Amino acid sequence: MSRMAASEPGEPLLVPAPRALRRGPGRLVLDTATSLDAGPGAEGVARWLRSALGGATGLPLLPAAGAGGAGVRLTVDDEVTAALGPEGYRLETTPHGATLAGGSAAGVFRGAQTLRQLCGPDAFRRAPVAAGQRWPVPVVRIEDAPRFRWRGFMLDVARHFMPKDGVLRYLDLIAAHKLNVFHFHLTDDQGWRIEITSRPELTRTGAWRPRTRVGHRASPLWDELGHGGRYTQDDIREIVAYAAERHITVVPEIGLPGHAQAAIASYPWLGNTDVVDTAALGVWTDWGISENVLAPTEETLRFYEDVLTEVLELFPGEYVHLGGDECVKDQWRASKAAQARMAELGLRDEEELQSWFMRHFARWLAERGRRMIGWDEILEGGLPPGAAVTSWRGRAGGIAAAEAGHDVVMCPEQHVYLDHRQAGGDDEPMPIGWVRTLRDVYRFEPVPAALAGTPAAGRVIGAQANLWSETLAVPQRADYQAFPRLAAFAEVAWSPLPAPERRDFADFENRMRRAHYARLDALGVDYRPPGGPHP
Ligand code: TNX
Repeated sequence: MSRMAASEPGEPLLVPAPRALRRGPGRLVLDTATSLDAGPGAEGVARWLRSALGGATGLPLLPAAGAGGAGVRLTVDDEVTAALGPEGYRLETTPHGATLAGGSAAGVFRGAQTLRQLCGPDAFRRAPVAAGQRWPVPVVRIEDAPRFRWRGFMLDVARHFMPKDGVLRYLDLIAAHKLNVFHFHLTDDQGWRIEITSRPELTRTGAWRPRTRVGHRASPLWDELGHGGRYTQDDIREIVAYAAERHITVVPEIGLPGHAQAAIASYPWLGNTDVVDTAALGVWTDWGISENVLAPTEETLRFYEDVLTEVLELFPGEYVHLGGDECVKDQWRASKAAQARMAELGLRDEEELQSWFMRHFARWLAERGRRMIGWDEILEGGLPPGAAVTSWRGRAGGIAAAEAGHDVVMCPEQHVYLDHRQAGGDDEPMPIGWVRTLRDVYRFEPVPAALAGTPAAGRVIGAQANLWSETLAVPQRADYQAFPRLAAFAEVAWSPLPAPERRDFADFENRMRRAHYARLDALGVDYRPPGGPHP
């Protein structure tokens, strides 16, 4: 993790590893005379690069006019699109300059992240730390493209709120790892985080929970002042725009019909009022799965249509995540009103009722040109047509959905649940769940052998790592859980790795130790140090 000498370019120890890399003799030196130019379509990436690299290096990186030094040139190139797809890129550095051609602006952006890694760890700072104005870069020829088109990171801001600046920072961190989907878990039993102007109680009431003792298995936490927070619609617009500049799509999650206690606490008539006193509920202060579930009324449907109408205005992406997981059905069984409603709708059991909710909103979204995605429980009672699945209880749900012709994002808790502890031992500060080591994440294979070679394999559109926040009461906890494992996940989702048993974990660790931890240091990431919490 030592600082690179100012005059020697580092080895190109890239994370995630590129598809192909050739090292050449010599080096390129970026200095005050270095120009930066962009062809049509690449101007936005040039702005980003000028600000990211300019901040770290203090170099002006202006367009070429009159500049005599080496030049960096960014272009969007149809030939690259044809050969490597929209997110692919070719990056060539010579002693005279760098050319970066992407299959689209997104490809140029992914390549710009590679160029930044080639500049050494201090290129990840926000202001220069050294007086040196010369930034050596190795001479390389790189051809690169992602393995999957959905490379996701899910952040749960419902259990513990993450203030807006922290979210923007996470967008930078995932962009640095070439991820392109930010799954924003905005609602749950313990909090509703997105302002909905037509339903103001959702954040007036639903965004706050009282001071209470909350516990999770062996790890009791005390929220001393109560807990809460919400994003205004302008905050959301800012987050979505910031993500778009980084070629990241934000997928909002509005969970239903379970995991909805914060909504029911805000508007008690959303709940099963004949079996629970929903007016006395409050936002949930415990972890686990609340029994409180939405009542299957027309009013509930209209309410969520109103919510989703505002959500669609804020999030332009194709997918909207509607949860669907861990829906406890006891209240529906006990409620006369729910049973009468089931009879009226001709539904045989509560699973069909859950599916009725999901189908309604899948159709509603489809009519508006969007697609529903949900957790693999939406398979129960029948998958809505066109719906995509995030498969979290292992890969079985994902396999079944892919075989039925649905798009699937694999995020099995056995490999990529970043809230789970990353080692055994008493001093690991996050005792939730099971041990998922860095190596476990590196050995995650999104396409199960059962699908390999079948057309259904193509239905696995990608992979995602999920960071649930029951134990993440302070932002440093999020960093500790997410890193370094998110770097291993990024390589799984981006790089063309062989089958898990043939993956070269030692090579990955080598790149981490010799380069990537230093980049994370420069970014101010409070990762779990190699070797444990007390290195
Ligand atoms: C399961 S994954 C959940 C979350 C919890 C998580 C804790 C999923 C769809 N549901 O509600 O936060 O486990 O690891």
